[in-house]
Amino acid sequence: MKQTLVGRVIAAFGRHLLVREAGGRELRARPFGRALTVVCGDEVRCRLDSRHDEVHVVEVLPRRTALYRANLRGGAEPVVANLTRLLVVLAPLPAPDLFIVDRYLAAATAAGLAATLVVNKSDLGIGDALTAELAVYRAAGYGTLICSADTGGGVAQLRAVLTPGAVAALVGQSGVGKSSLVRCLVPQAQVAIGELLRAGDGRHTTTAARLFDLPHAAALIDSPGVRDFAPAAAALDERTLGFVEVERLAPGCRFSDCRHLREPGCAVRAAAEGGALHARRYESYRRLRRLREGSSAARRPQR
Ligand SMILES: Nc1nc2c(ncn2[C@@H]2O[C@H](COP(=O)(O)OP(=O)(O)O)[C@@H](O)[C@H]2O)c(=O)[nH]1
Ligand SMILES: [Mg+2]
Ligand SMILES: [Zn+2]
Repeated sequence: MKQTLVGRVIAAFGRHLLVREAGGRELRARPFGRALTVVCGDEVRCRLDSRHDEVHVVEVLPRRTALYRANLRGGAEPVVANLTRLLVVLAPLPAPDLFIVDRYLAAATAAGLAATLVVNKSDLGIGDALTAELAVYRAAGYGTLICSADTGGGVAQLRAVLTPGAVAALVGQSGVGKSSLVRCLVPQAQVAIGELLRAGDGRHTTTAARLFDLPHAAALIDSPGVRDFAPAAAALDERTLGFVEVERLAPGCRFSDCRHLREPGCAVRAAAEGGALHARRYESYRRLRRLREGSSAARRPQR
């Protein structure tokens, strides 16, 4: 006798999943078949095999949104699903890699997600250089906020971003304090982590992506820290690569297929040279374009 149920993936560690069904029951599950990719935040249909006492995810319901990264073959791989906002976390320590921040912001544009920059560890001092960079992001139109998981300073502003129904994913380099911010915002998070670990099969599960409930149907997703992140090339708009400043400037370029590198009459390059587009953001754009063109060249079949 086989029974099916629909639930939400609240933790994903490779193919180890924790699915919460509508009634609140949490079940360990695995995707059924190699071809099925299931990530944290997915809504899934599961089959309960009472004879084998296993739960199989047999279907991923259509994703409203998803954050995609490039995998090693240059393809697109979902990271988290059904989110509404990306919280890109950085800190004075470890030293911020703003190219990673820029690539997350490009991926947010590609996925149609709102994005906020969250500077954690304000207790260590933010410094003039990072403060100036934040002003650049604000001028581009991004919300920025400064907080400390250690002192709790600024955490109320972060909570204010998590409006009813919002599903926000914390992303960013390892060690910036994503999990610490979850513990600040979700007091019961500790319990959930303990339960997941107990449910595990002895493997280290702290690298799992996990979803935590907030009041008013909002949720917070903690994702494993990364050393690197590249948005999936196929997901990015060919003309702008998800850079919001380029989106605004590109209509002024002479050619509609301008890549904003050396093309004559390029409004984007002109803005970078004139200072209206921040030089470091333009350099990020150029690096991402080089990466993208490198990876699509690598994907082309050899003859
Ligand atoms: N000084 C300071 N340290 C913090 C703060 N938030 C987190 N940390 C420390 O930074 C380290 C990494 O935190 P963690 O939450 O695991 O980072 P994650 O890898 O982004 O999840 C830990 O040693 C935390 O105690 C903060 O606001 N101030
Ligand atoms: Mg963490
Ligand atoms: Zn151009």
